Amino acid sequence: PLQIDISRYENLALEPQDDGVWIVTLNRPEKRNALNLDTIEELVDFFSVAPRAGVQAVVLAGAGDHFCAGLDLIEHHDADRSPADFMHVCLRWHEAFNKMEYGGVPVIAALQGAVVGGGLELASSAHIRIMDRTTYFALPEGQRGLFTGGGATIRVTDLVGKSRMIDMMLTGRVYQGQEACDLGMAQYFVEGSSFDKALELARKAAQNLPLTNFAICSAVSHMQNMSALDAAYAESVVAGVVNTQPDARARLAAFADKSAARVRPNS
Ligand code: 1HE
Repeated sequence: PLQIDISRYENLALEPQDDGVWIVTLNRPEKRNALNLDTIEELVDFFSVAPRAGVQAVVLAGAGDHFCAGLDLIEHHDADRSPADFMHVCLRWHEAFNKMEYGGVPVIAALQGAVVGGGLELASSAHIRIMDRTTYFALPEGQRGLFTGGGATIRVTDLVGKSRMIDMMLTGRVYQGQEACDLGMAQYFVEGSSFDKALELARKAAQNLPLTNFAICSAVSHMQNMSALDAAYAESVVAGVVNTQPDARARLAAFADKSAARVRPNS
């Protein structure tokens, strides 16, 4: 496997755990983890290498009271970018977020406080989102004279639908609490800390076979971009590879000899 040199990262804090789970923390709390170009480059670097470095699952977190304030508006203001410059900025965001969504490593986002603008675009690239009582979601681009550039038109629309996404941008509407979770902003709404729940779920996912997780965390997204006919074909090819992997035999044998846990309703 490839090595990840933790010391090279300045905007992300990387903490490998002993079970293959990596905690990746946006680490500019004094700037509410606003996404400057350097942070985006570190996300590209990490998620490019993670699938080949034995990373089994990622908890994506934000340091401090807020997950992420979106685009670094001060950097953007100071840079006074040309249209082509900003197009290239957005292309780097897409590179990072596509590496997350399509890379094959489960990414579990622990959300607290503001998950806004580009912060929501980042969160929506994760495979599982956990929110808590402090978490709130918004797309303030409209009020700032901006437009989403990090994939919200695709991913936030996928989560909550076109009408709600447009309303959020036009009016700055904020979603929080049970309503936000019910709409699909997150799959889990916890009383305690979103981080603890994210770590618990990442550890659970990390117990699956890596090739199985690779399929879950890349194939489903790719297939969404295909026609139903092509998706069914691709699914059969992926299942052919995954469902015959040698490492699955022991799990199937355990089911056959009745030593494997059965699926039961929650007590
Ligand atoms: C920032 C940013 C930022 C905070 N870029 N520096 N995003 C937004 O429109 C959200 C803008 N931010 C906020 O609404 C608030 O800062 C928060 C709700 C996230 C947090 O509020 P609060 O009261 O805790 O913090 P604060 O006092 O507003 O900010 C603390 C510091 O963080 C301050 O810096 P300081 O040097 O004066 O101490 C802020 O300037 C800094 N900060 N947010 C830069 N976003 C690819 S297109 C994507 C489009 C978008 O993402 S649009 C951005 C939407």
